[in-house]
Amino acid sequence: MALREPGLNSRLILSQDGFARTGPSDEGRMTSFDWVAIRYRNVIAVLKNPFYAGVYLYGKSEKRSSIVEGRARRSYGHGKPIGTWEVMIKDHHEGYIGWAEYERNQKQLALNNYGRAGGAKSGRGGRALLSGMMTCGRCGRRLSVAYTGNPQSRPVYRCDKPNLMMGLPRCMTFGGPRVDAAIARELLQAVEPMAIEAAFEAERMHREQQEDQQRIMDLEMQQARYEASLAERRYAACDPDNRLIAAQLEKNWEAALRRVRDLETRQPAERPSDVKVDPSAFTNLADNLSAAWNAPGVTMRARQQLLRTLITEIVVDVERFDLKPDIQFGKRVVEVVFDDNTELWTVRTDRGDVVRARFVITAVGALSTANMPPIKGFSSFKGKCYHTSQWPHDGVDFTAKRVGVIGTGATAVQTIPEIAQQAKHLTVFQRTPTFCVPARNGCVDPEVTKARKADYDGIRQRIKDSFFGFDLNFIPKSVLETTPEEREQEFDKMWDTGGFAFWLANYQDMFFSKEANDVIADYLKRKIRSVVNDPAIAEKLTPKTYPYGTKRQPLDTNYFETFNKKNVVLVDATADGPIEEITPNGIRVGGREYPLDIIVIATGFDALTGSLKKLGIKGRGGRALAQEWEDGPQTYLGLAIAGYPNLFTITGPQSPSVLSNVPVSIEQHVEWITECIAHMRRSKLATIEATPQAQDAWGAHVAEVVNSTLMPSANSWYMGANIAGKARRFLPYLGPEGVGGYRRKCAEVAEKGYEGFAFASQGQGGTVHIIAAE
Ligand code: NA7
Repeated sequence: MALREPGLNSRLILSQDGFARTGPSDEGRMTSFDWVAIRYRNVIAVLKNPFYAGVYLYGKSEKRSSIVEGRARRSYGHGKPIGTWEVMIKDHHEGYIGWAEYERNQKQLALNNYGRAGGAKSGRGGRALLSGMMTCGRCGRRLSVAYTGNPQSRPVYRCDKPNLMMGLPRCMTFGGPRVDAAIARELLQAVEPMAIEAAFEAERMHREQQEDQQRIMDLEMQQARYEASLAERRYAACDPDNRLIAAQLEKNWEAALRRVRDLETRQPAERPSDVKVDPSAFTNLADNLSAAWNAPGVTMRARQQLLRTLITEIVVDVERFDLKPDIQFGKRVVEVVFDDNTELWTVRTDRGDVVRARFVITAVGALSTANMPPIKGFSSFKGKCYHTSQWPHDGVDFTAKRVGVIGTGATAVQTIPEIAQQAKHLTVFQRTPTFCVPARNGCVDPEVTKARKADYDGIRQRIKDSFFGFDLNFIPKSVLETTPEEREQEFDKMWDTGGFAFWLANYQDMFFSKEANDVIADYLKRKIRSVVNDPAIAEKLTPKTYPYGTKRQPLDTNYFETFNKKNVVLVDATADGPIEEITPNGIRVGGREYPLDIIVIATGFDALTGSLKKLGIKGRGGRALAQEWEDGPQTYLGLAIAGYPNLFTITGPQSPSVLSNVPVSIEQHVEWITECIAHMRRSKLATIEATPQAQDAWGAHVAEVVNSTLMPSANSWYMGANIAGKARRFLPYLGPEGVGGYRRKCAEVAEKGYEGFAFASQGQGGTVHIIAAE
């Protein structure tokens, strides 16, 4: 993206200082003009019109003479080559642009204008911010815009050339909204430092224009008063007996007075010099550029115009990150098998593709295999069923519907208040009540944004070294050492802030001491009772069977308040009985059927191991991972598995994964794996494999650390307890020094020559990936 040099535009705008609309204010006598504020279309008119531009030319065509049948014959209108045209104003006024610049403008305007040379406007007018501004980095053609979706409103940018001319795939096609937003962000950032200056310049120009206008009006007024007094004197000097002349002079005098009056009424109430400019308003404008850009009244057209004023062109280069050829979409991996002879993995998909690779890196997500509760009768239900993890992209309309939600975990807590607002009736089927802390979603205080932006590097470093991957730290104190007033104040502070602070930045013994945990849990239980009107319902909603924080913290917006609504009913597994069956018309609990039109299944995931087991991974000697992990996952660092060479698991079980800010952990794994593979290439190593000893030691360490906490006492998905038949094992890693300590441990392993791993040097398979389709 190249910002246009300020020269062209500023000069054009300044040269418009004295631009007068040719509609005269004096009925065609052309002695005075209405002065108008400069507008975008004025600029465009100047750019497009050689007369205004000062290069108006004549002699574009010529007459020719020829002899026809012995007589001279003249013919007219023969076009002459451009270079031979006569320029009318040879010595340009300094405000005018030259011929070369005029031509450049024409070219740029044509290019900018909706992406077609020649300037044809796109049929739809266009909601694409960058239409006509981007060229393909590969073939140089201007990208076109297509609109997709229903209604057709989502812009897609694409390069059509190879497609149109050779029947080849397009150079590139990519969705518009994200690119538009990214460019707008860059643009605002780029102009931010100039915003105050630009605003002052605009104000100065406006003031000068006003002063000019005032000067003209003062002159007009002087002239009118002079003419009025002249007319008066002429009338006074006239012989009253000469009635005809006297009547005419009187008329003239009246007309002159009328003109004075008219001019007096046209005088602005305030003189330009009276208008005060508050510099802080301009500073504010610079700070709020993005707010101005996003203001509701700003049309896409206005944004496009601003962008085109500031940016010459954007060349799109997708080559660098063009991953498309390397990604196969819409395919499910069904088998990943290691071949001991070739030391290569063979990956098969449900479409019959076969890919061979030296390394396999799983990035299947820790929470991606939906947990369908084993409740009988789902298939008999006549209404609609939706699992929260497979939500329809265009939403679900709950209006006038009777809705049932199964589950009260983190997802349900956010879903329930939303559904309750729309549905006719909502029944919540709760198996275990939950502790909630307010999410406090909303606009971020601009001061906070500013401070964060100024501290990006600091924040990144702190979260890397932190306990949970957030910029949060425990209070280095036991809650039991505090006075009730002191801790209540701390709790209030965290509660008011919302988010994960209450969970991850509470007193340091919260996860270790049941007594300490009870004190903290008590605060949250009191909150439930203070919000829920009916004490019996509050009682059902209050967790009693597990310590606070040992299940994932749900963040809510009006979750408990929702149970005060008349259209919401809570069915609790302990008080009312567990779900017995899904019937054709609803859900039966304790022998009673709750009639429903829609069932929302918010029962979570087969966490951490579910998706890995489904890949059909077979390691050395055909050993199957799903079987080996029946009693729980066994890994080294949550990154690799003994017996499965060259297989890496991003955010795999026994790594901090879901017990951290997951992107931070993903990044750490990706960096570690990348460096490990680079090391193997450099050292010509064919395989890396965790040793069984290192794996056992890591498993023992993971268990030892977590057993010193309260985490195992909850029936949580961290423990695999939400899935019937799943081994009860703590699945992520809760290290004594958090994600920072884990990062250091991984780095140390690498520094010590990949301690705990065994390498084999180059085998028969070579070191190059083999990707083949059978
Ligand atoms: P969760 O947190 O696993 O919650 C699932 C809920 O569904 C929870 O209340 C479960 O009760 C309930 N559940 C699960 N199985 C059943 C059956 N068979 N019958 C009745 N109720 C059942 O999943 P979420 O989707 O809310 O959150 C998952 C994570 O995604 C979340 O923690 C974030 O990290 C993102 P239970 O508590 O097990 O008694």
